[in-house]
Amino acid sequence: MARAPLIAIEGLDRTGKTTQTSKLLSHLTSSKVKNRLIKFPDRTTPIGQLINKYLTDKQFELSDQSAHLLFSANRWELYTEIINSLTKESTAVVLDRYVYSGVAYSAAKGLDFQWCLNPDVGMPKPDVTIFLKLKDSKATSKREGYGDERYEVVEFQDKVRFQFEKFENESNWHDIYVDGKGIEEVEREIWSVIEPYINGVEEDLHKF
Ligand code: DGP
Ligand code: NA
Ligand code: NA
Repeated sequence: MARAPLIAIEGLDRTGKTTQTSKLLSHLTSSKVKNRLIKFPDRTTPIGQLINKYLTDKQFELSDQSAHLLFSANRWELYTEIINSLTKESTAVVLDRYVYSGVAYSAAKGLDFQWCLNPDVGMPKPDVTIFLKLKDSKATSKREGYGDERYEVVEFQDKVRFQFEKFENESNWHDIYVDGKGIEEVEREIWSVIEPYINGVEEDLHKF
């Protein structure tokens, strides 16, 4: 039986993920596809509140490993909701960041890549992942508010990008360059990738 698709939008900080995610939700709604957004980290849960403090308060220290496990735990908090949406509720789930961010940001600090993936093993794998990509990571640092949060440092973002690129050979992965493009052009490119999935996917859920 067909189920609804799991769609992830990934990218470095301030590449327009949140804008493009909301555009994508509108396209799904106009196409009469039931849909919901889940944004990671979900800062509203108890674990999410701790993550928010970690991201916004540079005096609040956690070891890299424990921060990593909190981000993963935050995804597991939503596990049942994601599965139920896709299956029982036939609702497409759009993820604004997911496991790929989880691995890339922590591996960029020097933690072992496979160690970083391990706590998310068992989470559902997206049917399709859009990676909003920059040719020049300095371009985004000019955006308003850049640098407000812990990871918004150009040198660190370059390391994160290097880790994200390790996923580029995944079969569900689609790079979309955003440099020099308008919001609408990127929006159209995303929709052309997503549209083939909107009427549901036949397969069982894949897991990490
Ligand atoms: P956002 O709310 O999308 O701007 O994400 C907040 C910041 O947290 C951003 O710099 C990316 C980072 N981030 C998101 N997910 C994870 C994760 O699972 N692990 C780590 N270490 N960082 C993450
Ligand atoms: Na951010
Ligand atoms: Na964002």
